[in-house]
Amino acid sequence: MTLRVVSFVASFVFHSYIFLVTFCVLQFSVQLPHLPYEVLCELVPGFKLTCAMSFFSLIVWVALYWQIAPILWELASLEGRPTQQARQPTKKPNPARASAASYSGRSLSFRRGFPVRSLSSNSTTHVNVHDSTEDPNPLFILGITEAEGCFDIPIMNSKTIKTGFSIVCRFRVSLNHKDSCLLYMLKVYFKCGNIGKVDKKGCLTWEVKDLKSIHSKITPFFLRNRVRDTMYLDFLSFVKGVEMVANKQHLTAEGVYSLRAIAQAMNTGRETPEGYRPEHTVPSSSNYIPLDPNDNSGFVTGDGCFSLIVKNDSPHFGRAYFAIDQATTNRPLLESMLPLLGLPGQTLRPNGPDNLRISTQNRATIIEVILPFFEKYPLYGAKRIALMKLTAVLGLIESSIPKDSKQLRWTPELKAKVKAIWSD
Ligand SMILES: [Ca+2]
Repeated sequence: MTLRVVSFVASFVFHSYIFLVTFCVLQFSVQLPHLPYEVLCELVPGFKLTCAMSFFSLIVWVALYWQIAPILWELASLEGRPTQQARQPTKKPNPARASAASYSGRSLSFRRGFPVRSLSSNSTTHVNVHDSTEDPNPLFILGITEAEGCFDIPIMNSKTIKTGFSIVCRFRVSLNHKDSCLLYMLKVYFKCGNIGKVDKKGCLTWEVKDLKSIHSKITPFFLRNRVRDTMYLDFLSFVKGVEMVANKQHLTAEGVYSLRAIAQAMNTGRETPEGYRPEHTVPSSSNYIPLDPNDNSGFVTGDGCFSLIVKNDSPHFGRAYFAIDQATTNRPLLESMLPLLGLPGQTLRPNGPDNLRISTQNRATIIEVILPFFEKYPLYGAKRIALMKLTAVLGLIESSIPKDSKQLRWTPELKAKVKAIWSD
């Protein structure tokens, strides 16, 4: 935001300067300085027009700049200039401190090259928030879609279309604005779609609505990489809708009627049969596709949660927590995740009437199972930063336990260190 304001002010000053120079040159060109504007307009041919044009171009430029600049910066960052921070070698030998020191800024936009201490293998690895030099794994993209994506067919009233309705097939992914880098990653990966503005809930949406991109990029991708559970039914309805729109059936009254029926029975309007599982997710089926760990990472990037208790007076200060929350309709997907994450003995816990939860707050499980999993199948964006902070905190806790007692004693200094890492 600061960069945006600074460059905006700089650009404004620059354009005002150009405007003034034009004004002065015109004055000196008739060798009659300090004349009133009305007199200049009469003396200098085209003076009024020149002033109006300069002012208009300034206004247009300011408007465009305010809209386009953030996109250009973020795209430029996606091209991958290593930041000052990434170029600096890590000086501190303590693994927890090294990890903690590697993220000193609050913005997570495209900082790259974090040294992260592996608690499991006792080695330091180099991980990236997002490396634009290589495409993300398609199954990671599948996982994000399963967590935060949506296929739908919005139908709007229209006065210009003969049937009275405008119908589009839309694919979108909504994420917290802190994860805007992931939406740009999707935009760059699919080479289509638009990212809107941050909404009231602080979310940003990348959406694809043009039929050509949907037909040539989106549906083929999800035919190759199939979503699971009830979302698969929504995808099948979506494909049917796309075919109808491609065949121009949406321009006939019968087509509108059929598409409306399809659209209303999708997503929240769907009545899913109890225990529904698509064939490709049933282990005994010949078409079975096992859940991929990268799919799991994509899903956790969207719907996972890493947290830490940092309330000074809490008896559980320093307790780490990992959870995935999901609607009960996605029970099979959560069940497939448990063994993949290395938590085969765990059961799904109800979280309210319509949600289920995978969770663990056991420090040893998080250190020995969860962290190594996401080290192998990396997360991106805000969840990655949270995971790295948790890694640093757990490293600090482990190194603070006296060897003889095995019991951690929380000193005010240690609490302050943990809070500093977590709130960074
Ligand atoms: Ca979700």
